[in-house]
Amino acid sequence: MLIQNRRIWDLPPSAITPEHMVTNRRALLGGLGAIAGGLVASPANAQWRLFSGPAAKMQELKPLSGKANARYVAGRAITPEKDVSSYNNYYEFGTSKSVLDAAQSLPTTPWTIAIDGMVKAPKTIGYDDLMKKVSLEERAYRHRCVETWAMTVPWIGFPLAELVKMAEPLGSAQYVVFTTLADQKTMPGLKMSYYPWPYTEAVTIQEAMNDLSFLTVGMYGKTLPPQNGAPIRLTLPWKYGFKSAKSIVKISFTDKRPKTFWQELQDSEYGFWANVNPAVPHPRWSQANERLLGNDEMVPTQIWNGYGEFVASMYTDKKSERLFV
Ligand SMILES: Nc1nc2c(c(=O)[nH]1)N[C@H]1C(S)=C(S)[C@@H](COP(=O)(O)O)O[C@H]1N2
Ligand SMILES: [Mo]
Repeated sequence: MLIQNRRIWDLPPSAITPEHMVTNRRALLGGLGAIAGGLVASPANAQWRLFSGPAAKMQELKPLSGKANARYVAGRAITPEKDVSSYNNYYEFGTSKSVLDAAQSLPTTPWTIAIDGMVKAPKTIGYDDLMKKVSLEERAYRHRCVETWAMTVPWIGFPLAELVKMAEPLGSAQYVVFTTLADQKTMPGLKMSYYPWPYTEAVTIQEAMNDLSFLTVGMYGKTLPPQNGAPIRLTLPWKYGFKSAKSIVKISFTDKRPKTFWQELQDSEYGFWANVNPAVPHPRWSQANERLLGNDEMVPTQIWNGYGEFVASMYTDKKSERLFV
């Protein structure tokens, strides 16, 4: 098993990031547990297969455009598309950054999003119907992963607030919970059974209604590639990247703060609020600087990832909360 794990350590140093290391330590523990229990397919095996399989046929992306939104200025060069689409976190397809091939099996059509919980009436919205109801925008946002890498992406999508309005939540609802696809047939990462699948994330209703909260369906003038969370994902640029859930299949409304995927794994390291803050280190590394995908340049991390003017006022009455990871 150690030899199989070494396949992961063989990745270039740039691909081995702290979040990856903690989960590999877990993979190791999980693998040992599996062997002790007499199971043959350890999580380490599952990961090894991802690296040794034949090159996958790439899913075809369709041209997509949106009206450029000049309100949000990226203030940095757009990251080359090839870096954004080949260096990913999508644990359902494995814990390495190289899930590009594996993710091509993601079944994206037909796609529906279930709306449930504290709403006027539960319903299901089809992706194609949804696209007829919204007007798409293009927004160049900075993205900051909790592992310290960062990128700037021309996303195409629409404000999350539009979907919240369609869902007609009850006045008593306080949180919006996003559940993402967990498809045993196509997602080898789900075999890592110590992860609390499905991947879920959540924000407050107030955060969901903030204009910066974006539901993304495309990037670089095309529909979203599977590895980036096709066909629809969240983009919350002032929070660490793990809040931006990919391939959303359900949106639920509740009055109880849910425990999300990363909180269940390690609440002390990946808290509910997860707002980007250079002054609050992750328990195991500094958040003061970030590495830009594409050229590996190191730049200082900005509070709220530079989006404070749009979001900081939402938190003035929440000082007692652990607002930053
Ligand atoms: N379903 C799901 N969503 C997810 C993740 C994941 O593993 N599964 N990883 C998160 C993390 S940690 C980051 S940084 C971003 C990465 O998005 P990207 O691959 O498009 O850069 O997706 C987030 N959304
Ligand atoms: Mo991340």
